[in-house]
Amino acid sequence: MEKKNISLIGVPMDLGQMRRGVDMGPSAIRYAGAIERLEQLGHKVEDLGDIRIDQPERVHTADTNLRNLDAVVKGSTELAQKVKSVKDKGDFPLILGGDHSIAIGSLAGISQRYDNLGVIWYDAHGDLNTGETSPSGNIHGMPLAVSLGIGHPDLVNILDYSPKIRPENIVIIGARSLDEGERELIKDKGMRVYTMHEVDRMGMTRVMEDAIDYLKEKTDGVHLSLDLDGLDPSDAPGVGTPVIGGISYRESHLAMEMLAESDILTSAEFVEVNPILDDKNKTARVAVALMGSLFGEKLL
Ligand code: 6HN
Ligand code: MN
Ligand code: MN
Ligand code: MN
Repeated sequence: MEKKNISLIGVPMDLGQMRRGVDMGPSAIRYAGAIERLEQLGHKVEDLGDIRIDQPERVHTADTNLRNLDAVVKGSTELAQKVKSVKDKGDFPLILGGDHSIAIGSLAGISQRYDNLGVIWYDAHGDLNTGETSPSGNIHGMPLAVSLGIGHPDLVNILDYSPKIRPENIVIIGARSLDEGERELIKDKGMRVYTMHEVDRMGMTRVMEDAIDYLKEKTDGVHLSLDLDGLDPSDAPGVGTPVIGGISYRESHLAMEMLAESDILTSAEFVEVNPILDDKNKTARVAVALMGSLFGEKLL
């Protein structure tokens, strides 16, 4: 893989859900050695520090059931601008979460540079809810819908354009918990989803070959949005919404290696690492190990 100029952006966002601690994700991932790992592989890494995130709102905006809407919009906008400036320089944005609502800002900033951005959504969940379909009101369950232009106008219109991505350019991997409205949206829009059934049945090798071939042909750039809860909780316990029966560490490792070989990625984010719920920073260390594979690490 060619050596990259990687710009690291931390997003200590915990307003897209209700569990404390996920705002410490970026620190935990840095502490687990992310920068050193990438530099050892010969990449140039610039740490741009953290985006400023407001305190939780005590009162929700009156016209919506979306928790902390205004503060999420503000943080997402700031992130989108920062990501866009990294892209304008031609560098590779590597974004550390924070809860998955940050993908709203990441995709807003990245997608402006592409006519046809592809997205790999590695997650136990679809994150395709809207205010109407959400069982929780938590915005971290909505970023993929928002990026499709579906959801609250304040979220959908960040950086004043919408939609950010097309449904046929999305590949979801690892899904095993979908809400009713999310299932309908997937069927309606014809999104490509490799649920755990397909991962079991086809094996990760075929899933990734398929996904990479598909995106390579259709898109002019690919963003990886990796929610650590895509992995099984036995391998990644430090997440706010764990779901048993997930992708193993080994399978994830392989998936990252195959992405590295294909060299199709143009940006990436690692989200939902919550050190308070973790076991001795294991989940952050898993995230860093996966980053190593994603950026070209090999044993021999
Ligand atoms: N995540 N589907 C559930 C909800 O509340 O909308 C869970 C979402 C989890 C979101 O893990 O990024
Ligand atoms: Mn906080
Ligand atoms: Mn997610
Ligand atoms: Mn998830």
